[in-house]
Amino acid sequence: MSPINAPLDTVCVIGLGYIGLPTAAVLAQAGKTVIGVDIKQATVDAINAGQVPFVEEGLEAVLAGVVAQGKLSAQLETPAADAYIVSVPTPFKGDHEADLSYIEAAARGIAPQLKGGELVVLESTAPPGATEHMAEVILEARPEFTNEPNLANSLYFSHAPERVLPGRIMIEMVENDRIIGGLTREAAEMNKELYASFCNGELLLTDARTAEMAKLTENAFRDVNIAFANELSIISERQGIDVWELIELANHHPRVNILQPGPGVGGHCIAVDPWFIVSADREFSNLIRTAREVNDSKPELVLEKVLQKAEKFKNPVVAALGIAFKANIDDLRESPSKDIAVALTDRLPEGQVLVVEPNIDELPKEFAGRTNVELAAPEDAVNRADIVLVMVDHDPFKEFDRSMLQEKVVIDTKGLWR
Ligand code: SAJ
Repeated sequence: MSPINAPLDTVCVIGLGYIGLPTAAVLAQAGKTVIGVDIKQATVDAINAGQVPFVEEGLEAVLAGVVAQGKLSAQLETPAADAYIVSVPTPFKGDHEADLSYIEAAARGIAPQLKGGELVVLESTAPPGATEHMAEVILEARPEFTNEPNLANSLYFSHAPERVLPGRIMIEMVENDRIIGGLTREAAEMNKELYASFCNGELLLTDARTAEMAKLTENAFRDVNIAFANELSIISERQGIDVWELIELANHHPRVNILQPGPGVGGHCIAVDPWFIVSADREFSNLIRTAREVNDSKPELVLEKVLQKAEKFKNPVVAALGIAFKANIDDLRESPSKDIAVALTDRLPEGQVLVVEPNIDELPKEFAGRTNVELAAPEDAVNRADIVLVMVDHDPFKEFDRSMLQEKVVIDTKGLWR
């Protein structure tokens, strides 16, 4: 039997975060025996108790079911398996370069378990060449194996970048089309067979470098388009033009579809991934780099505008509406609106910042030790505020009684109340 026809019954998912855990859960739901691996004991314990250590709609029900059936378990050590899925972080190091050390550590954990014929899939977003690098780490540790297909000592390496939207992960994990890039065609085919067990979308095969670049391209495309909207918002303000009306009008053109400006771009993907393209080719990635710079400049401009408006108040009170990185989620990591609220507490020592964030119960650690900030209810905050700063378009804010805004200075970075 050729390895490509070998059943991939046991799957090990390394890294049980926002992507790895839902992937492990849907694979287990599809009938695979899944062993999840994570370096955090608390994560392992939570999963073995059927609990999700973060908020994601629909995940806990599936997880509890597959754990109870014995189809999914979690542990600290990498076990032997037919297939491995590496889903670990790729943070920055140096000048916006990708730090591949978590991928390397996962590869070193897999290497001793290999017997030949296994598939190793990289899911983590990474720059071109990362899948090759992961394979090199494994083949260096186990030189008796080869990347050449169809031999007794073959290993199969592939890249299947995730493209699910936080908040819709359980739907998009199953429905989205997937790009699958193998170091060999056989590896891509094997990866396709595994993912076909849970994914109803199209499974599009290519080589690993193209798959790596495709993932970065999708997020860079969105970043460049958001930068266009943000740049328009900066120019429009200087020209005395309402940018929201401008975009709405321009979008009536059948071939124009401008995105929405805001206080900056947050999250762990769109504000990060385009830099991996820039670091791969610094000479020719001018548009992509400039888009990143435009989006990164937005929080400071918002901050300056608030400070300028605050000058006329002795003890300015600012209601900061929303500190999540986007609407209707509780995720505060890499959030420009949170950074703006923290900076306001520093820059307005005589003032007060009333944070309104309906999706959290306590302020995050960045506000620790600051006495001029509190988490407040929307009406209370707006009542007490001199300046009302809208930074996230959470649904509850849309219903707000606008008669309360008379006499207030309103800075609406999301065009929520126009
Ligand atoms: N944003 C704007 N204006 C817009 C749209 C978004 O300012 O018109 C801001 C948001 O407020 C937020 C940031 O951009 O701060 C990113 O939000 P998002 O909803 O565009 O994307 P993410 O980061 O939640 O998820 C993205 C998705 N990628 C694309 O849409 C191309 C998702 O499909 C990816 O799987 C995810 O990145 C990822 O993990 O890479």
